[in-house]
Amino acid sequence: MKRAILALVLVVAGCSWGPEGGPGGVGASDAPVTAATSEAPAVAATTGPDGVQRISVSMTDDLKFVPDHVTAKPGVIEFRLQNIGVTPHDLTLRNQTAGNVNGGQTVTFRVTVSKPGRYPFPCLYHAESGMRGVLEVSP
Ligand SMILES: [Cu+2]
Repeated sequence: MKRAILALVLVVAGCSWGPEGGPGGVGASDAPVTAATSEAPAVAATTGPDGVQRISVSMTDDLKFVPDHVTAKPGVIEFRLQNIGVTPHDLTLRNQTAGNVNGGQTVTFRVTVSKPGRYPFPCLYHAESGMRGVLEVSP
């Protein structure tokens, strides 16, 4: 049954990012990173009573983030990273890393983004294999 989810995402990488995770700083908002995301619809982060926007993202053994396209507003965004396989993963966004996430492990990772734009979040271990997502921040 799990296979149905895995079949959703088939990334055809049109561009390649460096080992540092590609653009993430000033002026990155116009970067053509659309090709890196799947056809799956974007999932919006949910704002809690504390103002923190939260989103759950699974990391899979077929080297995907699910979802791999997340939307949020400027502010604090907390990823709940759940590694549902056995392969260790990572998530790096704007030079911040969630660190190693082992199989079966769940970690939370907070970033603060004040500027609207598209922020790629690759897994540094598997970016070359297409394990990349995009956080889209809009006002
Ligand atoms: Cu990975």
